[in-house]
Amino acid sequence: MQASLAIPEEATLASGENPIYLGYVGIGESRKVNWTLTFSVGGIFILDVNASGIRVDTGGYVENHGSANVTVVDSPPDVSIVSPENKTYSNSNILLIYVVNETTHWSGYSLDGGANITIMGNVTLTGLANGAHSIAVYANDSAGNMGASDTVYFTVNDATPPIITILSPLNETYATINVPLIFDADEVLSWVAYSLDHEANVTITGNTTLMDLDEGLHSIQIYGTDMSDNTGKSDEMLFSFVIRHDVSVLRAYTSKAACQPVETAAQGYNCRVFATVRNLGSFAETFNVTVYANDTAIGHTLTSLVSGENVTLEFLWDTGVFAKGNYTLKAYAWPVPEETETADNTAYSPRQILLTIAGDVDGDRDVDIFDIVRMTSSYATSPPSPQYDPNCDFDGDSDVDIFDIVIGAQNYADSW
Ligand SMILES: [Ca+2]
Ligand SMILES: [Ca+2]
Ligand SMILES: [Ca+2]
Ligand SMILES: [Ca+2]
Repeated sequence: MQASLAIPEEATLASGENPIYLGYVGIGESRKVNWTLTFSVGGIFILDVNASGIRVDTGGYVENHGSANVTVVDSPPDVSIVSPENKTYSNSNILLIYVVNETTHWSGYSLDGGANITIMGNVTLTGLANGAHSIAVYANDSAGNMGASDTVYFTVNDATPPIITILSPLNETYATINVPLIFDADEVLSWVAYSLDHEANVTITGNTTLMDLDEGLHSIQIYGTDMSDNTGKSDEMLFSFVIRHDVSVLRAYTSKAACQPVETAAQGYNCRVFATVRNLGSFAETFNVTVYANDTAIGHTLTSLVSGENVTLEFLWDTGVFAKGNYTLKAYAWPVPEETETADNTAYSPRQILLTIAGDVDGDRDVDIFDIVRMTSSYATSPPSPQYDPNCDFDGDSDVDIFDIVIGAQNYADSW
């Protein structure tokens, strides 16, 4: 006798033996056959079993079948919390680590019975007050079934001072009349202060600026108290302040900066180029900035900045007289009188840009169907739309519109 099973689309046979050959079955004898079915969704399924074989006495073919409805329940996710554990923690920052037995559509936690806070995975719980706490994690599967972990009870008795890190100033020489004081702490602080050159603490509410510094070497240290009255301090940072003239270029880039696989510009049209410049010196300065494509100047402007100020300048590169090929953009801030630090007056674009025929979006030197597909999916977009593809903005006016499509499509099937 042989038997076969009709398998629903959403189910898979785990035993892998389908059909199963039973061999000789005597008259009046019954046999039980087991399959293991795994369902990926819930619902009501019809299972149909066919048996067929040859009668030994007559040699005739016989066949029979039976069916049954099976209701499959899609159970909610099984959620369990690994951390925190049921114990006392000496730090107010506690890792929430949990595991779920299936793919989840949503997960969140409830701390001390409060409203659910959505999370994408394990997180650090910060700023927990001293005392008793409870936490539970919830997760939904794609069918909307919500599973809940057991509630974990734990206690915080924070005896750990905060870890404070100074991010600015660094161990460097500064010339700007205002030096940013920027710090980071690993937990919520109830009080913060800084001590400049070992003088009395100055209470602050957050990041601030240091002003009216004397020329020479300085030290800075930050003190902070957490919500449980533990006070910590940063390492002492040494830095110098000098009075001087100093301008710089921080960055040079094009409007295509994020494009893959390469930045492309359409020959014969404008491409937007940017330069971020900064006055690192102690005086207000007015200075010239020139942008080059390889070694050819493509734009020039005069800008004025006070001490510590920066600005991003925009240039239009008219590519009409440039040959097709790769270009590196360079921005140069012409030194101001008495400026000695000139190494930082030049910045280069991080990638080259390919000047190619209009319509070659992907920079493989042709206009083919792949370029047209990219134009189509970016059509009628402008920043900040994620569909806006700057490589498709052939005329460089910050949109992909019908003019761009016409410019690109007229070169269809061209290459170089
Ligand atoms: Ca602490
Ligand atoms: Ca400089
Ligand atoms: Ca192409
Ligand atoms: Ca455009």
